[in-house]
Amino acid sequence: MYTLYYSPGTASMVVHLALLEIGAPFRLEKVDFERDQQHSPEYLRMNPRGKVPTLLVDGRPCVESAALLMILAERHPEAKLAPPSGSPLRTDWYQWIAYLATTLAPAYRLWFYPADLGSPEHPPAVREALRRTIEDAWTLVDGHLAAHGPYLLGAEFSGADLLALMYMRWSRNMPRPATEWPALRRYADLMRARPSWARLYEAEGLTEWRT
Ligand SMILES: N[C@@H](CCC(=O)N[C@@H](CS)C(=O)NCC(=O)O)C(=O)O
Repeated sequence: MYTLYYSPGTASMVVHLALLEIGAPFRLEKVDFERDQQHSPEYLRMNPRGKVPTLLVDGRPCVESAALLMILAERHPEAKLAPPSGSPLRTDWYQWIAYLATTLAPAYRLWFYPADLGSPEHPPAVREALRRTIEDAWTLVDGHLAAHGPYLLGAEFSGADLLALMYMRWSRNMPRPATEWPALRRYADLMRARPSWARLYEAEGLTEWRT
C-alpha cells in the first residue's frame, strides 16, 4: 500500500496517474496549499523541501515526481510504464524523462512561482524568456511526435507520456497552450482517452482541460 501526498493538478499528478495505471493499492492524502500544509512541521519532517508530491514507499517518504515515476515503473514491471531494462527503448525512456524534468519542470516552476526569483511578478524579459523556454520544448516534442509518434517512444505508451501530459496541462492558460501544436493536440487527445485520466479527474476534483 502506497500513500501519496498530493495537491490537485500539481506535480503529484504524474505519480497519481502512474498509480492508477499500475492498479496498485494506494491512499491519497491531500496537502492543503491554502493552509500552507506543505510547510507544516509534520509535512516537513517527511519532505524537507516543502513540496508535493511525497510518496510513502514501504513506509519510507520518497520525493521528486520524475524519480517517483521511475521508481513505480521499476517496482511494477507488469504495468509496462517502462520498456524492458537494457533495451534501446529503455534508454530513450530515460532520456525523455530527463529532458522533460530538466527543461520544462524548472521553467514552469519559475513561471508559476515568481517569488522563487525574488519578485511577486516577473519582469517582462524574464517572463518572455520562460515562455520561450517552454514553447521551444513543446516545438521539439511536437516535431518528434509528428515524425515518430504517436507516443514519445513510438508505437508503445509508457510512463514518460504521463509526465508529458501533466506538463502539457500546465500550459493551458499560457499564451500558447501546448495543444496549439498539431501533433501535441493529437497526443493530448490520445492520452486523455485513457481511463486513468478520468479517474484522476474524479479523485482530484479537477474540471479544466479534461478532454
Ligand atoms: N521538482 C519537484 C517540484 C515539486 C513542486 O514544485 N511542487 C509544487 C506544486 S507543482 C509545490 O509543492 N508547491 C508548493 C510550494 O512550493 O509551496 C517535483 O517534481 O516533485
